[in-house]
Amino acid sequence: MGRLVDGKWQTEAQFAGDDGSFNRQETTFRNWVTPDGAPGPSGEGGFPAASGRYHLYVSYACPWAHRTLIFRRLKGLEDHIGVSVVHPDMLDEGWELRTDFPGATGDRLYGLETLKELYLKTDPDISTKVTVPVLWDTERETIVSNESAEIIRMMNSAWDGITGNTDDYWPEAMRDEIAPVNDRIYDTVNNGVYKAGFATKQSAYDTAVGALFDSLDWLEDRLSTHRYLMGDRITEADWRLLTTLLRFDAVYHGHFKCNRNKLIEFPNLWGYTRELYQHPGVAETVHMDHIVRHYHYSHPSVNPNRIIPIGPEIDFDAPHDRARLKAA
Ligand SMILES: N[C@@H](CCC(=O)N[C@@H](CS)C(=O)NCC(=O)O)C(=O)O
Repeated sequence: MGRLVDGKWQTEAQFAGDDGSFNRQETTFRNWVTPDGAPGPSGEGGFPAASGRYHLYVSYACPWAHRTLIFRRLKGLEDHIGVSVVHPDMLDEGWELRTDFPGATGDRLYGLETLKELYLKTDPDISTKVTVPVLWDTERETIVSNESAEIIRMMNSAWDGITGNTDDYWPEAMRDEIAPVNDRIYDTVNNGVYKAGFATKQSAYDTAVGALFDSLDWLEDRLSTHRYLMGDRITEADWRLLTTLLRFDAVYHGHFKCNRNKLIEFPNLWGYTRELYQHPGVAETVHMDHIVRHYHYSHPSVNPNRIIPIGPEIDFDAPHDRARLKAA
């Protein structure tokens, strides 16, 4: 764990601030790929959609990176955007592009050994966290974006003219309704599990874990009448939630102490998770071996002896009964 400061790598011992609470850093690169290269909502222009020009650096373990892999698959972008997969162990050098773990591809573009070298390629004096996912432009040799919420919105539509895939997970007419649902889920669930897991004071843990399970209770109730978060149509809100739910019982319940309940104890959330997992193409984006290894091996303040637990076995392929809510 570390960060680049003026181009120099500095390691950090712990994840929480003085009040014992975990604060996720602001994202550094916020440009957008657009159909014609016009600027997006933030950053600068000059990143037109193209086949083969952009490359994703991901970790299979990371829930934020996982969103981008799901969108790449759902939007038919696999032949147009290449991927390099980091090693699951995130140690003193940060994310590494080693290949000694099944599925870790190494750097398919430049043969770099660590992800921080890619960030340094954009600017040798950069100050930034070194996070995945990264959407890289092979032409300008710079990072377009390292903000997953924005990368999935680019993927949702920017390449449609190239792929012919117009499936829309962020429909214009629903954006105002989706925003508050995303906000609550981001703060208390996606990031909430990290706030609970990295807390170094009881009060910070209590606050985070309380808000997390309040939100899971709210979601359980909502999904008793809604097949998907926004009703009868799958939206980005569902894919954003899914990547946390898939990791819940294997890592957040134990490693991050989110153990008031397991996911499998919430009938609607669990059925919903299975349905989305079984959606064509999604299962292939899920790599439990990277997930279990990464979390238990990479957080010395949480699991200093790096013992990898035995279970649990989770049957995401078990039948679900979500179709009963079709007309909700
Ligand atoms: N806002 C970013 C967050 C990404 C993020 O925090 N990724 C984690 C992995 S799950 C990471 O790379 N952490 C490395 C670090 O913090 O040094 C996004 O959603 O894309």
